[in-house]
Order: sequence, then C-alpha cells, then structure tokens
Amino acid sequence: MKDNISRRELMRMAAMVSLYSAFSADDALAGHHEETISHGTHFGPVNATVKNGKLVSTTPHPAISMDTDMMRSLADYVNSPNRIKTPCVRKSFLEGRRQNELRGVEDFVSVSWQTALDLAAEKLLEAKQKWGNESIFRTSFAGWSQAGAINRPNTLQGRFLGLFGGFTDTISDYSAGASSQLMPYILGSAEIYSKQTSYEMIAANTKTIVLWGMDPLKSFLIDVGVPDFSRIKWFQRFKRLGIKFICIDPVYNDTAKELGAEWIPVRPGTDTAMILGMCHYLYTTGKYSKSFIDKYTVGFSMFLDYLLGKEDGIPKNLAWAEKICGVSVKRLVELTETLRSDKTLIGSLYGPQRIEHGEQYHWSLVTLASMLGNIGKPGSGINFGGGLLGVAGKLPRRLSQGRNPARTIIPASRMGEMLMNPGRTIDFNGTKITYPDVKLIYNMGANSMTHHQDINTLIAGLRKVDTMITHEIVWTPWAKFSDIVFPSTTSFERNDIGFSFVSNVTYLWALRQVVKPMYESKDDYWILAQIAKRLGFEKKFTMGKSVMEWVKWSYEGTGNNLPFDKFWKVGHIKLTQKPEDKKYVRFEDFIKNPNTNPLFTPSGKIEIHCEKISSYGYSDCLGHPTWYEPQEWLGGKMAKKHRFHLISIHPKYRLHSQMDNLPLGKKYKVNGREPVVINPADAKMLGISDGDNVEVYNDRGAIICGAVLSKRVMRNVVRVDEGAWYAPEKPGVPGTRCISGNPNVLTSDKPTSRLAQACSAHSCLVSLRKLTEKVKDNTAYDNPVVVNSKL
Ligand SMILES: Nc1nc2c(c(=O)[nH]1)N[C@H]1C(S)=C(S)[C@@H](COP(=O)(O)OP(=O)(O)OC[C@H]3O[C@@H](n4cnc5c(=O)[nH]c(N)nc54)[C@H](O)[C@@H]3O)O[C@H]1N2
Ligand SMILES: Nc1nc2c(c(=O)[nH]1)N[C@H]1C(S)=C(S)[C@@H](COP(=O)(O)OP(=O)(O)OC[C@H]3O[C@@H](n4cnc5c(=O)[nH]c(N)nc54)[C@H](O)[C@@H]3O)O[C@H]1N2
Ligand SMILES: [Mo]
Repeated sequence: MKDNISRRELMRMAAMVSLYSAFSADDALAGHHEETISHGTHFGPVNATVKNGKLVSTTPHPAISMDTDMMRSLADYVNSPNRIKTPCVRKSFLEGRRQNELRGVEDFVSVSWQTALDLAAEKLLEAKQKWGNESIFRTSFAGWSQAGAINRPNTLQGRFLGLFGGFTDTISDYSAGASSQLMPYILGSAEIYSKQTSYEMIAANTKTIVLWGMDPLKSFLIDVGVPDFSRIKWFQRFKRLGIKFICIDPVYNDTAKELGAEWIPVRPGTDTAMILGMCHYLYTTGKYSKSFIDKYTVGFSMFLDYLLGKEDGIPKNLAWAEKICGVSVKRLVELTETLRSDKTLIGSLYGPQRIEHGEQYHWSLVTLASMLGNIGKPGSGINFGGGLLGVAGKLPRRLSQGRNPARTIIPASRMGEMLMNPGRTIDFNGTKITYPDVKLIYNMGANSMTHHQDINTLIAGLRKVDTMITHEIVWTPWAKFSDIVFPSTTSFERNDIGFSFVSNVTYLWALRQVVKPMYESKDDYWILAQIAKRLGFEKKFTMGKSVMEWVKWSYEGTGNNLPFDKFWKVGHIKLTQKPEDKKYVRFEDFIKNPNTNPLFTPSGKIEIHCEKISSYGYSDCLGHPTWYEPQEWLGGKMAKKHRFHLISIHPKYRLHSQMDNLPLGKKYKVNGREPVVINPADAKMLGISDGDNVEVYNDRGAIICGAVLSKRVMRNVVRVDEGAWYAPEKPGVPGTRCISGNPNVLTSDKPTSRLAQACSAHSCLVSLRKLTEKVKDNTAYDNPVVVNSKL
C-alpha cells in the first residue's frame, strides 16, 4: 500500500483538490446558476442538476441508456424531510439514566457535534475497559449503504473499531448465506463472486433459460457498485433473439412477466424435493450422464442410496416430489426433458436458499446439473448469481479495513439470537462459536430494524444492550431506536470513486460532490476520525489523508493512463472488455481436463457426497443433498394453524429499506402501507378485496398491509416485500403490530442449519384477516420529536 506520500505530492494534491471542488459544487452552491454534475449510485450513474445550491433532479447518465424510477428519485432521497439534521442523543441516555425500554418512544435532544462525539468516545472507552472489545458489535455485515470505494461505511467502521482494539464482527450475509458456506465444498467456490459464462456465449448457444428463483430484471436494477445495466439489456436481448424462458417460482415475477416466461409455480421451500424427484427420474430411466458422473464427481453411489430409498425406505421419485412441491409428475417429466438439452441453461439467484435447510437447494441443483452432464458447456449448465462477467482492467483500490484484534465473529443473521443468548455456543461450518455479551452496538450503513428476522425478538435483545450508536442519513426505525445518532452525508454531498464491475463493459465513475452537506451532516470518515482523535488514534485511522486524497489513491490503483485530474473532469471512463471474457464458459477448463484444472473442493471434483461435511456429524446437514421437512411449510402440521406461506422477497422500487420513505412509494403502497399480494381465490375465501387493510399474523407478531389481489402469486402464498420501515402501533409495547407492513416482524430467525447458520426468512407461515375497524395511519415516516439543547 502506497500510504506515505511526499510533502511535495501532498501540496500538489491540496492544490488539485481545491480545483476539483471548485469544478464540482462550489459555483452551484453559491446559488448563482444552474449546473449539471455527474454522479454515481447503487441505482445507476446520473446527471444531477443543481439550482441555487439545491439538488433539483437526477436524470440517467447519457453513457447508459437506461431510465429507472429509482434513478429519478435521487433528488427526493437527498432532500428527504426525514434527513437527520443535527447530532442527537436520546433524552434519558443523555441524562445518564439509559432506560432502554424507552428506545423508539421518547424524544431526542439535539446536541453539538462536540457533545455527541465526546459522548460516543466515552461510551466506547467504557465498553472496552469494563467488558473488553468483543462487547462492541458492528451490525453492518456487507452492508448496502452506498457505492463508493472510499466512503463505504462498513469498511470505515471496521477500520475504526479494529484500531480501537477490535470488535465482534460478522461473517457471511443474509443474501447467499446458505449457499456461500456450502458451495466451496461442492463446486470449489461460493459462485456468487465467480466469473460466469459470458452473455455472448449464452446468446449464441442457449435456446431456453430457466429462471429458478431468479428475477434479474428487478434484481439487476441495482448493483453493489454503480450499475451499467448491461445485464438487464442482455436479458431483454435474449427475448428478442427468441430464447424461451421458464420461471420456477411461487411468484410469477417481473422478469417472467416482461419476458413472457412459462410459469411452473412451486410451493415455497420445496425445490429440493422437486429436484430430487427429477434426479430419481433421470437415474431410473437411464437418462442421466453416467460418463459425467464417473469422470467429474465423487460420492454419487452414496447419494444414490438415499435417492432410491435404501436408507429410509422412501424412494425420492416423481410421485413423492409432486406431493411435496405441488408440481405434477407430468410437468416434472417435461421439465427434465427440456433440461436434458445442452441448449438449456439453469439460472438461479438466492431466494430459494433463504429457507430452513437452504443449503440443500444449491447442493441438489448441482447434483441434477451433474446428472444432466451439461456443466461446462457454452449454452447450458448452471449459472448462479447472474454472474460477474469479467473485470476489464484493474479495479480502484478500496480502503483497507485492517485487522480485527478481537477476532470474535458471528454469522451475520445470528444477531438477535446472539443478543438474547450471551455465552451460548453454536456450531458453524465445522467450528464452534460462543456468543459474546454485547454492550455496545455500532451501526453504519445497515438498517437492521428492517433487514433482520423476527423483529420482536431483536427488540427484546436490544433492550439488553447498554449503548446504540448510529450514523444515518435519515430517521430510519433503527436510528429512532438508537441512543447516539450522527447525521451522515449522502454520497451526493462528498467525493468518491465507484465502478460498474458486475457487467460486460466496466466503467470507472467519478462520484463527484454535487451539493454541500445538508443541515449539519458530516461524512462518516470525518465523524470516525473525530472520535478516533478523542481516543488517540486519529493519525492511524486517516494516515494523514483527506477523503479526496484517498480518492486519488484509489484511482491510481487502476493503473489507468488518463491522469486523475482529467478523469475527475470527464467524470467516467469506459474500459474495453477483454476479448477472452466474451468467450468465457464457466467450468470449461475443468471439463476439458479435470486433473490439470481441478476444482478447489477437497477431492478436486464436484462433491455429490462430501466427506468433509459428513465428518462434522450435523444431523441437519448430512454428507449428501437431502430433503428435510421444514417446520414451516404448506405441507406441514403448522399449516393447519397458519394456512398461508409468506415470502418476503426483494422490492422493485427500493433497495431494501432505502427509498421506502420517498414519494416513489405512491406507486405501490396501499393506504400508505406495504402491499400484501394475495391470490384472488384466496382473497375471496377470506372476504378480502383490493385495497383493504389486512392483518397478517403468526405466533411471532402481526403487521398491517394493504391488499393487492393478483394471480401472480400461487394459491396459499402471500407476498410482502422486505424493506418497509418498521412502525410500532404502540411504541414501546412488546409485540405490538407493525402498521407499516414490515414482514420481518413475522419471519423466523431460525438458522438454515449448523453448517451455514444462515437466514431462513422465506420459511414462514402466516394467517390473514381483513380489518374492518379503523387503523392508525402509518407512522413509519414521522420523525421523532427532537428538542433543542444548549449542550
Ligand atoms: N430492485 C432491487 N434489486 C435488488 C435488491 C433490492 O432490494 N431491490 N436487493 C439486492 C440484494 S441484497 C440481493 S441479495 C440480490 C438477490 O436477491 P434474491 O434473493 O435473488 O431476490 P428475490 O427477488 O428476493 O428472490 C429471487 C426470486 O426467488 C423467488 N423465491 C423465493 N422463495 C422461493 C422458493 O422457495 N423457491 C423458488 N423456486 N423461488 C423462490 C422469489 O419469488 C423471487 O422471484 O438482489 C439485489 N437486487
Ligand atoms: N425477510 C427478508 N429479510 C431480508 C431479506 C429478504 O429477502 N427477506 N434480504 C436480506 C438481504 S439479501 C440483505 S442484503 C439485507 C439488506 O439489509 P441492509 O443492508 O441493512 O439494507 P438497506 O435498507 O439497504 O440499509 C442500508 C442503510 O444504510 C444507510 N446508508 C446509505 N448510505 C449511507 C452512508 O453513506 N452512510 C451511512 N452512515 N449510512 C448510509 C441507508 O440510509 C440505510 O438505512 O436484508 C436482508 N433481509
Ligand atoms: Mo443481499
């Protein structure tokens, strides 16, 4: 790392920085004229128009021919009435009484930066000295936050807390928590971050694409970096090329609708049984590829004992599968025959693995694909995650998080369980983890009050925590539950560098400051540096660099010939795709020669039976793909009590909770609440009409949603998208209903298994009831009362 720069260079950079800020925001901010400045976000690159110092609109960047509602909502996002204006401290906390039960209930006091920073430093020091660094927990796993390489809140936070002596960290995520732990044993990599078969090869070779729990035209509207939307355009092109689509999903999702896919509705959480039935069919009809299994896989015979029922007397045949997954034997045969073609590609994202025993979905799908023998061929096989498609050139450097001396780590989705059970030891992927006793939670760039499962348990767990420090842009439910709240800038109020890296053509984007920081907000970098100063390690944290100096350092890591100042002026660079990436076929090397190009699995081959996993002795994750009956599913006992299966999938018009509070909500909210999508036949039975207020409830809680009737969800399945800001009907009362419609009040925080300990949000049964009585208006977007203080 080139962190020590010469004094001369520093001076040169200082001169340059002032030049750039003059270019970007200053003129417009002075209020003299209108200006357009390009910028980049998770929602896309945009041209931002600034008038009289105010961001008035954002339009799609001309380099990218794509227009989305979210891109057009960014001025609303920056100017939101929910912006946190000043540093705030919860009243009782400020007065030294804590009274955790008043979180989310009582007023905040607006304090000076000095007071808030001093208080945060004091509480951090107290936690460290009294209970040790592992009592400090950071919530922001991968953390969505924003798209820049430097101002990434979770990296900054890890860097800060690491230098402070460490913290309890998280491993894995809510996204692909089950598959990312399992897949390295089976295919040698987690797959989500691996380069996948190029879209060019798919276009040239594929006739049918199976969207197995995958909604790319929605999910690729955003990106972990700055999207260039090439993946969306490829899917649209596939349709024009005449490629057929099959959607295997409890929901006829947006992609299926737009691409005119054939729909195979599957009961939620039962894909594994469906796939095992198809494997059984292939084996018993002799239609499987024995040569592929012999040459490229290990452990097939042990799996076969299970598949044929030699162990438990139950052959996992198509009739068995039909009973579980609800897809007819006839349809399953047709589907398997379609899959046998080397012109059929199976694509899957993460929805189907966010269930109890979610690991089994990916494992059984890899087994099916192996039996089909099409892995490694250009037009077929499997494509998990929609693909990283090759990186054109070197990426910008990212700020390093550094080391975490405390070394305590929990799987991300175990947060609530950890808070409720300090000292409990759990199994995790061949290791043991003991939960620490968390006293301080530091949150930046995540909104756990919407993203975590079983919110009522989470709230109970939070009551045991002494201090909650949060950096936020807006008054999210989590911010409202915090003790010390720092107002953060949005990316529009600071400089950064971003890139489109999950794409065919990679761009570098100058994320230029567009407006001055709103109200008293500050950059996360500055806030942490100020606390570090109080704790004696500011220099180690900043290495003497300003944000702009880090941005330049980041750019220089790309090795691009264009000087930084030119790049900053132009605003973006388009990089040329490497010709070999256009021809890339996932696993082609391995298939050509498995001995010289082995997979990174224990055996070097595809592990249909995995000795290593088997050696852990987990009854909930054996050595081969297995169907486990979930606790919550439509075929189980619990479905007699709660007859509907809730799936809480990702929203089209938000990035999780981001933008939930904006006028964009008018497009889809019903009575100001999150919609619950119900099949018309079910709604009729329940006496529910479009637009009714509906209570969705189970033994974990209740939420109120607005009804939308649609045949695009299966019978007995209801859909409530995740991300609505939590709003308690009676603040402070345990178990009170959420009047905003946040489905995580209802979901279970049960782990997938002892292997991955991942999120199983989609295994969730509920009941529905039409509400005839008047219901309180949604309060999710009301700001808390903030009283002024002289402090
Ligand atoms: N617009 C938008 N895009 C996003 C996000 C967002 O919030 N908004 N979030 C981003 C994030 S964090 C992630 S992790 C990614 C990927 O996120 P994913 O988890 O892949 O996205 P989902 O749409 O929730 O799920 C994909 C599909 O799986 C289906 N599904 C759910 N349960 C089952 C099941 O049991 N069986 C089958 N066969 N299908 C099932 C859903 O109905 C949906 O159509 O998306 C990213 N993209
Ligand atoms: N039921 C159910 N639950 C789920 C899922 C599901 O499918 N179903 N999906 C899960 C998945 S895959 C994921 S990835 C998680 C997502 O969970 P999160 O990553 O927590 O989701 P976001 O709502 O994007 O939260 C990001 C927060 O960061 C804030 N922020 C943005 N930029 C900045 C910044 O520069 N500085 C600071 N300080 N803050 C910033 C935003 O205002 C927002 O509150 O949710 C999970 N939860
Ligand atoms: Mo995710």
